[in-house]
This record gives sequence, structure tokens and C-alpha cells, in this order.
Amino acid sequence: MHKRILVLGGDGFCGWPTTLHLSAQGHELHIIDNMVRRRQDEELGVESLTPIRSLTERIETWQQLTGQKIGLSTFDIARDYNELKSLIGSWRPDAIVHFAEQRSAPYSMKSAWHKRFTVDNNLNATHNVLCAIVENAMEESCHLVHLGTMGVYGYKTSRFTLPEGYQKVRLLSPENGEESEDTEILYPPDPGSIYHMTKTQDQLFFYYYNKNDGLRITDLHQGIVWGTETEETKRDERLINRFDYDGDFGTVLNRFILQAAVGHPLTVHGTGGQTRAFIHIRDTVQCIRLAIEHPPAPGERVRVFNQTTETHRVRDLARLIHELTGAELQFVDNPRKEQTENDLRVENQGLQNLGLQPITLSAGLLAEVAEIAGKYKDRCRQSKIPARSLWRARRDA
Ligand code: NAD
Ligand code: USQ
Repeated sequence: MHKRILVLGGDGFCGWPTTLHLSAQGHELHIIDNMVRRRQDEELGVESLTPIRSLTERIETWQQLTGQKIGLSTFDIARDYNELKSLIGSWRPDAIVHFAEQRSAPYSMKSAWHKRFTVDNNLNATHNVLCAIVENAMEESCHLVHLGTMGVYGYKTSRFTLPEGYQKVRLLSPENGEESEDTEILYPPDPGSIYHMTKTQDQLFFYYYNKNDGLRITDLHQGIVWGTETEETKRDERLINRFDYDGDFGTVLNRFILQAAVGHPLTVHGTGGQTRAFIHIRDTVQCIRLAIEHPPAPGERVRVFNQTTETHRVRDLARLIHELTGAELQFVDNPRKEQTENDLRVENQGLQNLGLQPITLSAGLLAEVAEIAGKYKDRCRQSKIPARSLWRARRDA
């Protein structure tokens, strides 16, 4: 069924390919983005490895190729509440996909300013969206799909499988040992950065607005996204997606692939014993489409899916890239405060039950990303590769 879909953060790494994918399915799309991510690149003195075009050129190109229009508004959803409220009220989307948050853990830890910016931006953005849906009396008609993170669960070594959002618990009376009925609570949050903390707080906003106002919400706890191109972004170079490789916004697997392409050693933090959840960008866009096609029923609690297809240990990924390319591993001091080794088991049946057929890591897919990294490697500024944001300031200087 044709839907009106508002994409918040539609110029970003996940938002742009998702917008194109949904438009290709025949839906009507409108983007809101304040371009803060492009300004962050300027602040950090870096650019996407791939030559991304301006958002207006991207949209015009898509229209030339497909005849499909994509609407655009450029304002800050964390600050310009009245604009957000009136756009939602007049355009009346069936679904809102919310990507518009500061998403880098290292960026969120760079300084007090960056911590405060991340909290102000992310919490106000999410709360403004929720509030605007209620003020427009669209609690039942509008489905909010939010991009959360696997990091809300934390990365403690555990023999147990992380559930999709909720944990069954029983309370125990200290007086007589009597046990309560089974009840389900949000899995205890355990954020590992200020950025991840904002996502754990988003969960409480969702819980509250769902309970109090009956909002229909899907929260997608996404793992680390890798890859860059999707079926739609590959159609024309002017549609190319961003590829971050710098020490703040680059994520581990894409960084390793780029590092191999430019002859930089693979920067493994600590022992590389951290195990993380991953998903390819082509699966990201499928998952969001599936979430939109299957909204929660009115009155249903917040629906949570773990949007991830596989888990890998960082040093195993580095070794894999080494085997494929010969790149050397460099074990560097870990700038983050995180466990040196952890295991990770994740329940991820929810999206597969809706029809996702996961793409998992393969030499062919890695080669495809490596080809893009190789094609644009002259745009890489190697001085921007090291991760310099420290989780705890070293005060002994
Ligand atoms: P991104 O930084 O590339 O895109 C975010 C977009 O939102 C940018 O275009 C930015 O300009 C915009 N934006 C931010 N704050 C805004 C505001 N206040 N008003 C208007 N626009 C604003 O990030 P991404 O990698 O596309 O991630 C999108 C979402 O997915 C984030 O919420 C992130 O937490 C989540 N996520 C990303 C990954 C990943 O590996 N990239 C993994 C898990 C979850
Ligand atoms: N790491 C290295 N070397 C590097 C870069 C990272 O060893 O050069 C390690 C980090 O120390 C960490 C792991 O790799 O243990 C993952 O780091 P990352 O930067 O790839 O990913 P992360 O900071 O967790 O954040 C990314 C996205 C974020 C999203 C999150 C999903 O930027 O938006 O929420 O992945 S998750 O990891 O599941 O929380």
C-alpha cells in the first residue's frame, strides 16, 4: 500500500539509501535534515571518502532517473519545534522514520561541548517528534520508526542471548520469598558512551508516550552498519552514499577496508577482543521497509527488533581483511573505556519473521566495498584515520 513517509535525517549514511529504497517502492517521501552532519565533517577537517553531492542535487538526480519526487525541508528538529509540528500536521505522514541524531560514540566523548551537544540534540529531537505527533492528534494514524542501537544493552560478557528489547522478570518478596507473576520490563540499559546513553533515554520516552498517549512505535536496535552502496544508490554516481573512515565517524569494518586500500595498518583497539553486532547497509534499508509495512496495532506496546544479522570479534575481522589484502594489524591503545573481551549472542528473529533474508559477510561483499574504497582512496586524508577521542581525559600531563 502506498504511504506518505517522513524521513528525519534523510541526508545521512542510513537515511539517504533508505529514502531512495522507499521511494523506489512507490511511497511518497519527504526529508527533513538540518545538514549538521556535513558541518561536522567541516569541523573535523574531513570529508566522506565517496564524493557525495548536495542533497538538492541528489534529489534532482533521483527525480530525473525515476520521475519520483522527494520533498525537502532543512531545519533542526531539536530546536525548531513549531516548524516540525506544522509540517507533520499539514503533510500528515503515515510513518515517520527517525534517523536524525548525533550517532558517533567517539564524537560524543570528545569534550564537554560534544557531550552536551549530543544530549541536547538527540533527546530534544526525539522528544519533539513524539510531542508533535500528539499535538497533531496523530497517535493512531502515524507510526514512528526509530533507529536505536544494539549498544543499549551494553557489552558485558554473557552466556545468555540478548532478547529483543524486553526481559522477563519476577520480583521476590524479601519477607517471605514469595515470587510475583512473570512481568516484562525493558532490558536493563547499560550505555558505553554519552551517545549510547541518549539512545537508552530515547527508549524511556517511547515507553512513556506509548503508555500515556497510545503512540505506535517501532524501535530498531541496530548493530554497526557496514558497506556503502545499495541497489538504488548504485544507479548513478550522483546518488552515491557517504563512506566515513575518520577516527570519529568511521565504523570499524569500513575503516579496516579503507585502511587496507590506502596501505594503512589496521587499527585494532586494545586486544581486538570486543565482539559487536553488524548489518550491511542493504539489509538496513530492507529492515526499515519491513518495519513500516508491519506497524504495531493500536494499543500494542513499543515494538523492538534487534536489527542485526551477525556478530564478529574485532580482531577476527582484522585478520579476515589481512588474509584478503595482506594489510598488517596494528594493536593500538584503546581510546575507549570498554571491556577488553566480550561475547555476544543476540536474538534477531523478529525482522526475519517479517521476511528479512539476511546478507552476511562474504568475501564477495567485502571485495565490492574494497573496490569503492580503492576507487576513491586518493580522497582519503590519512592523518584523520587515528581515533583520538578519549573516553577519560588523561589528567596526568
Ligand atoms: P548520519 O550522521 O550519517 O545521519 C544522521 C542525519 O541526521 C544527518 O544527515 C544529520 O544532518 C541529521 N540530523 C542530525 N540531527 C538533526 C537535527 N537535530 N535536525 C535535523 N537533522 C538532523 O548517521 P547514520 O549513520 O545515518 O545513522 C542514522 C541513525 O541510525 C542514527 O540515529 C544512529 O544512531 C543509528 N544507527 C547508526 C548505525 C551506523 O553504524 N551508522 C548503527 C546503529 C544505529
Ligand atoms: N574499533 C577498533 N578499531 C577502530 C575502530 C573501532 O578496534 O579503528 C573498535 C571499538 O573500540 C569498538 C568496536 O570496534 O569496540 C566498534 O566501534 P565502531 O566505531 O565501529 O562502532 P560504535 O562506536 O559501537 O558505533 C557504531 C555507530 C553507532 C551505532 C553502533 C551500533 O557509529 O551509531 O549505534 O555502531 S552498536 O555498536 O551495536 O552499539
